[in-house]
Amino acid sequence: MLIKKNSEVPWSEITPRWLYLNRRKFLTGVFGLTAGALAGQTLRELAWPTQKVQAAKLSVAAKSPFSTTEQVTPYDDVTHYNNFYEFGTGKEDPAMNATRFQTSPWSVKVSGLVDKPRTFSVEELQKLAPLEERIYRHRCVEAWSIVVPWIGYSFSALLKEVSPQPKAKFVAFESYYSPSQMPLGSRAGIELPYIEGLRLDEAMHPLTLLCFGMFGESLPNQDGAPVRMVIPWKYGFKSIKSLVKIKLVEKKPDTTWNLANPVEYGFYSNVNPGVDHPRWSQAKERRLGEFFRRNTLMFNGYDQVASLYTGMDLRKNF
Ligand SMILES: Nc1nc2c(c(=O)[nH]1)N[C@H]1C(S)=C(S)[C@@H](COP(=O)(O)O)O[C@H]1N2
Ligand SMILES: [Mo]
Repeated sequence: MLIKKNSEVPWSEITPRWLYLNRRKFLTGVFGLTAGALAGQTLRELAWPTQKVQAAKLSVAAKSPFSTTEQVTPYDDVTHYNNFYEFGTGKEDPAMNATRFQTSPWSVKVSGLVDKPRTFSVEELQKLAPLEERIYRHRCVEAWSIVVPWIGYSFSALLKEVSPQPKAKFVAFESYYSPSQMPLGSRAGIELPYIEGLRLDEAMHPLTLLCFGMFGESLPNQDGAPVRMVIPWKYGFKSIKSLVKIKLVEKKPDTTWNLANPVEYGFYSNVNPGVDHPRWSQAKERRLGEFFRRNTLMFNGYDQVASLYTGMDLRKNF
């Protein structure tokens, strides 16, 4: 995400992926040759000392028919090229700065226009429905993309548990925020806590995932531990991390990036190659680790959501 108005291109283009990857290979090589043997650590651990902190195995009941068969992006890329502004605005910042993030105990409060408001511990939440592995394409508004084997279940299972009232039309989400745990948050350039929202029918769509893990394990801190949303047909910033509050409401809720820059970031933010960002094209994307850019697909290829938007002008409702 970008805030500076004078910048003309997204971050992914400022630092091309191949440069970024080469720099990492270089780091791995240098550290590996010099200090590697000393500590008896692997090359990887030296280059990326933060990886695989606190990961716990998550057993998955089923593979999902929603999964893409496209090649999964390497774990190291998914966990070291992140947007999580609470832990810094650089792509490598969250992996470095979220290592000591306290994610236990953790609870999620569900309130608002529901018959059965409730605060769930994350352990309770995890048991509400069988966990599935869902391999989704994930497309950032900055025109890079990844393919991730998420673990979770359809968010609709949680909604059913709390019984939304007929007046409920939207779902508002809020991330955890603690200035002491997230000192860089004050310099993020966005208002925190991070907030997001969906229309109720979007939230009810089976593709909308309440997510607890990836790559067979609990979520790494930098990817939104211990629980986040994943909405695969929308730009990545809709997929709010480290969720603590869910509220069913009647009116369209405020959302962080729309508040920060309403001209550039709308409420819907459906992936749409035909509607450019004011400062760059959305027609193509760079899949992390790939050299050539690929075409971006309408709804990120999730055509099954198209009926949610019939009759809507997606240029106005960007
Ligand atoms: N709380 C919070 N959630 C967030 C963000 C953030 O800065 N804070 N960044 C968003 C953006 S812009 C993207 S692209 C995705 C990135 O998810 P990933 O790092 O797991 O790939 O998280 C989204 N969720
Ligand atoms: Mo993003």
